[in-house]
Amino acid sequence: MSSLYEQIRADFPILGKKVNGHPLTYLDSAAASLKPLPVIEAVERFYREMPANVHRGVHSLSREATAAYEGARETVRKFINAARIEEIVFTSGTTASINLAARSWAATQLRKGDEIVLSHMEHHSNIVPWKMLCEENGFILKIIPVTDAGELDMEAFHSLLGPRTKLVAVTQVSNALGTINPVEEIIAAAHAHGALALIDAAQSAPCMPIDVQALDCDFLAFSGHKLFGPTGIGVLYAKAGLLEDMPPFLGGGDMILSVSFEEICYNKPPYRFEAGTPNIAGAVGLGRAIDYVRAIGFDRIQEHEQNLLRGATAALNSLEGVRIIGTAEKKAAVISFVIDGVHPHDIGSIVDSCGVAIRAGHHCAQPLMTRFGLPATARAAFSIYNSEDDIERLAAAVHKVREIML
Ligand code: C6P
Repeated sequence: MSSLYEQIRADFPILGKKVNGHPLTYLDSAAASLKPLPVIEAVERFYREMPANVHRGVHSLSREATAAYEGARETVRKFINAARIEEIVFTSGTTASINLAARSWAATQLRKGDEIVLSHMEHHSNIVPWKMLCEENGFILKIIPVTDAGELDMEAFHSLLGPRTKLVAVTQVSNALGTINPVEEIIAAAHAHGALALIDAAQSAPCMPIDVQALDCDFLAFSGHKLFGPTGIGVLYAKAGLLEDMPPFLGGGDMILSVSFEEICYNKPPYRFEAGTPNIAGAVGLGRAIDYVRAIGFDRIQEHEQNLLRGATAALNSLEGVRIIGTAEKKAAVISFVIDGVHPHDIGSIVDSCGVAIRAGHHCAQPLMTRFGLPATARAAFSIYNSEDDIERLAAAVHKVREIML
């Protein structure tokens, strides 16, 4: 395990940085992962060698850029085992992907009184777009409750499904609790009721293999920047048949076949949903990030991160006054915690003074915080470049918080 850490650590130049006089201990990978050299170099190479637009020019540079962009799409297709390249829409991130599904599919397919099932642990990106649609169109939200351990109440989930259920949209891994949800069961149950299933894979894509055909999900969304790739690039996977029938969400260049003032003929998917100049460098960087992850392999990634999860859970549990929020049986390496009598922002600031980067806040999951009766938590999220040393530094920094604040 430690050899994996050492090899990988060398790929992340930022880890050489000192923060407040301490070596950087980066435990905020659920917000944004660090970037390895191969990704940084792929983005730089794009701008250095082929900084042209795609799908437009007949000149060589544009053809090279187009090949790199479409090559990245194929890399994404393989990564999630989509059947067809047309099923991969590049977006600016998970948020944009979910909004696209909401505006282009749900807004046009659902009728007043139809129901959308979400869970109580969703990120705002998988709540707000649906809530907006409900307010505009009279759709109804149904919410899967979360248990005290931070797991979905599956009995309650099944009882929420009915003849008006048209969509179930849930996260595969909770960004605030780390819970890994049984999405296979959720997707199958949605289909059994004639509903579609959308999976928010923002947190799962970096830490577990995803096979959209095996899952049989209808939509799946993720972001590049949590997957060791650039910011501003993400993916919406949708089954080809769905995309064929979906109208465009944004209008502009590249999403049309012909335009006149009388009539517009739209392009086929995925281009119909990629209006304007896309984030070409971002897509190229994401493709390289996926190659990087695949070269390490999810077996090794999961073993490493699960060891870190166990070690960090034990270390935090051994500190007096520290309470972990989210104790699901199946968790990714994300640990939310509170210290009684200390605001999470103070925890975040004091550990930062020790060079330890964690996130403190509501994690864009305010309904979940309310469910646990908390305004916020501190969150340590581990990734492939973390080690047992980082757990020790976190524990020492949290100990210091107690010394200063209590
Ligand atoms: N969560 C976190 O610190 P974007 O911002 O579009 O790349 O991803 C949104 C998003 C959607 N779903 C889940 C489960 C997420 O975790 C996130 C992003 C970050 O937890 C930033 S709030």
